[in-house]
Amino acid sequence: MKRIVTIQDISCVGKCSLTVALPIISAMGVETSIIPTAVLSTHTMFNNFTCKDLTEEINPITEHWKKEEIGFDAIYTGYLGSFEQIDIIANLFDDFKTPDNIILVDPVMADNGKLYPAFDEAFAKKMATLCAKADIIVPNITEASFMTGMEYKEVYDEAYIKEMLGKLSELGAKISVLTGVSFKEGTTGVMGYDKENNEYFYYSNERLNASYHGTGDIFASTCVGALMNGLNWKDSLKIAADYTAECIRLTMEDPAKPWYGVNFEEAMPYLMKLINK
Ligand code: PXL
Repeated sequence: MKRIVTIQDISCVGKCSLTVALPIISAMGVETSIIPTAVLSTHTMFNNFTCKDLTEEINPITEHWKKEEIGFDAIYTGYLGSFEQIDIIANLFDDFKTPDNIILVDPVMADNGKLYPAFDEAFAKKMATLCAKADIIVPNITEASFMTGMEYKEVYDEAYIKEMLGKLSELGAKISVLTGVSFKEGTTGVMGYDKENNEYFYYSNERLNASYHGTGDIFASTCVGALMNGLNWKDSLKIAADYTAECIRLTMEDPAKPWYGVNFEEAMPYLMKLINK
């Protein structure tokens, strides 16, 4: 069985970060180890959330793992809390990278043209240095605009997205993916660029008229799970996009839906079909 480690916060309530990565990647038949970077009462879209930083635990955890000779088939990072955490995780990449494993960085920090409350532009530039060490990065257009310095646009064409993918790939990752890309009204999707093979891939679904928190984490987690199931990057993006869309569809149908996340649990049987489990 493949084993990955995912490094992000625990938002105790909020259907994001580790509380979605763990169930999704595990359900895809992949052992899911974690490093919790902080414990929050909820994600940061709630008011008055509590937060306990766990940065000082990261090195002792990885030192123990090194002694135990524990390795990983993938390393996946999501929401991170500080410059110091990024430095520590960059070193962790150096220690745990092998010729065969995959590093996926989801530079979670912004959406809809704005940074999340905890972050500023300097943090986005710092996150770009972590993206430089990844094999695959999966920012949304807002995150990519902060990391590349390109203007954020809500109305754009394919040339803008391709230029952004070009600038992202200059950061260093082999495969750069932009999420939330739409070229036609009523659709939304993802576009990826494999710089070694100079190859683009676009995949879209019907755009559902709702926007929910946590969908980026669901997308990234599903990508990691699909890659660990032996799918290539393009099929992995497709499965992740389809599952995320189904999560949103089921959530829209649910009159009792929570405001803070999606019904990803209900869409799990669909995900199992997608990966033939
Ligand atoms: O879903 C991304 C995410 C993860 N973790 C925390 C967040 C957010 C988004 O707001 O606040 C703590």
